[in-house]
Amino acid sequence: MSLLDEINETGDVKKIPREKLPELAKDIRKFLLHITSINGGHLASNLGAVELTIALHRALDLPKDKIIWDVGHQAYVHKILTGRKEAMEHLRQLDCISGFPKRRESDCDPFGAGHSSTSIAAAMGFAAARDLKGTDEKIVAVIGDGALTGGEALEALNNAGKLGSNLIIILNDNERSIARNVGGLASYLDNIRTDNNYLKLKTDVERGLKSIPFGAQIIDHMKTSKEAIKRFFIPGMLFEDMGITYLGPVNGHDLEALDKVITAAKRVQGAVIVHVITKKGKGYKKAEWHPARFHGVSPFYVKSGEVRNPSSGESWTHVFSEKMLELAENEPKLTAITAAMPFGTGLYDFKNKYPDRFFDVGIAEEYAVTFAAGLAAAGMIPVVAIYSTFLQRAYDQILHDVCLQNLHVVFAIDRAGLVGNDGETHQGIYDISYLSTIPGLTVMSPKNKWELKEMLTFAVNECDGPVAVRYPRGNAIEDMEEYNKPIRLYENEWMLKGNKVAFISTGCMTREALSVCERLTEDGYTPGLVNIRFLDKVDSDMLISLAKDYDTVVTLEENSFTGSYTERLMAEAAGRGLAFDFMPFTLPKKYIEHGTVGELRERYGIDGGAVYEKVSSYLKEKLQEKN
Ligand SMILES: Cc1ncc(C[n+]2csc(CCOP(=O)(O)OP(=O)(O)O)c2C)c(N)n1
Repeated sequence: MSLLDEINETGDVKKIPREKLPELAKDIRKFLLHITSINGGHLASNLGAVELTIALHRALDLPKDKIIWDVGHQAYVHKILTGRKEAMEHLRQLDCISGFPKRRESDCDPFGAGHSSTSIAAAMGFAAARDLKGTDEKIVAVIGDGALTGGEALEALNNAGKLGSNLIIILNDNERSIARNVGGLASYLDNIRTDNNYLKLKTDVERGLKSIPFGAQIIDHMKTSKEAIKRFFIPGMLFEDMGITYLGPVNGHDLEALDKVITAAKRVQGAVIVHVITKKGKGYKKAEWHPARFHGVSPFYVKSGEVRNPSSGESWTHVFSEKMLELAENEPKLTAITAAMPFGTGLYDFKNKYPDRFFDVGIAEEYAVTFAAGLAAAGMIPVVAIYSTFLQRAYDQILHDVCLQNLHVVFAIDRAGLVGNDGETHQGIYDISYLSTIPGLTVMSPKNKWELKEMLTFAVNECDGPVAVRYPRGNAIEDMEEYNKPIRLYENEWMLKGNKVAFISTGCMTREALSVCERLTEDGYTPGLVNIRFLDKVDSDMLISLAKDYDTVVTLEENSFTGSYTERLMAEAAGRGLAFDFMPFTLPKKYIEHGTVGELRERYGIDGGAVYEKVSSYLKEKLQEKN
């Protein structure tokens, strides 16, 4: 019998006797290991937030009170405590519970997330609305020290002091983003956290003063008078100076301390920040020792920590990683920038080999891009490696700071296309749309590993303006080598010449397209196939060739239809009066849910099998009509 059996509905955690809470925390950790080891997901952050979540749930009245999780990857315990324990067995699976907070999933999830640094701003919106409505719910934002490095969080803090509204900000400080946290704010928190001497001295002075007549009054006076002395007594003066009360630091695994500090925070008028110190991966030694490795996990064996189905192939990220080392060796101006993802983007080896040319800027995509623009304007060649979904943040910086000034910045866009189980907040299915609108930006996508390397070389060595290379998650495609031809600006690759039906594909969809073409060839057709290497311009020569020999054009693209290459191709053809029968296979203009990439391709009909079925029956019908 586990204590977790008693947790079935929101509020059940309040019924557990206080002395049994450590045991409940233990059971929850065991359950977290169980569900993530089966389904994959975010493990280390959740293990670190167990006591904090229990304490919040006991101190608050949900769903009336609101907890707004930043990023939302650490909200598993919150889900377990709000009636979703059973559902967590199928975490992140198609049509099952999401790995992030979702408004549609529970009335205890007041605000969805997936991208970082939004919680304080959203919570302030809730607080302002509450005040306007005259209600009295508590509003709590929970933000990590990593997410606090994001500009949006800092913009929100800048407004929090002046809002004059009651708002609790829990700063869950585990010293880490995914990798170790970076920057001045991280050092500031580090000082508060680690300055034992300071804390001891402060305690000693207070104790000493209390033991003398009028000592307590002296302490009070000191705390409210001279700024310098006040600073001595109150860590977190940075926040205090911004008009936000600071409480802490407290041990985030000590339920009693948490209870006390949250009770105190509830009484504070205005905005209050509660600085909670936690250990990422707490309770599972492997995750404590390797918090980055266990930040986001694929299904794994709890005992060994090993991945259940290790992939045998080389990932696109690894291909990029190796190529960067090679390019850097020959190009001293090459620099690399990541926004808090040195491992995920594959820049870790670059960091080790070229520490002076490597910049981890924290969760600060906008800054990363403008910083790159500055580097480029000053003669360096920056490569900004950011996932497709997170680069959405920096649209204006790409347009205004980089492209408008025609600066040679290379964007290495990982996780382009469907990403799978992280779901709608993380799909990289909009970048062709948002990048293609920007004048002067060259956008490329490789069909295979060889092409990714060539495109990176081309982007770094041959281009002199802004250029993006987008590539997907997962294993790099190794085959189709026989089709490789050198990269030339705005030349797309005719892989097959034929007649009647032509396939136009981009990036990793080229392999799907080729497999469909092979099946159609077996059926007696002679399909053409063009691999679109350059996505930002519709290729006029290609259109002329298509018009000469083909009447049906099938496009395959793992991007939302709106703004896709397909859409622009169709418009361009219509504009020229070319009447092709178009068969577009793209994703709908819709937020695409979580599931494996294979499941999602199948659901939206863009996998090779579905494309073949549709195209072959269309061609058969067309033939019959003619006869
Ligand atoms: C805009 C954006 N960039 C990058 C990420 C990827 N990401 C997810 S969690 C995370 C680290 C967050 O660190 P922290 O807030 O300290 O939470 P912890 O995991 O340490 O609890 C990062 C970089 C993201 N979700 N959103």
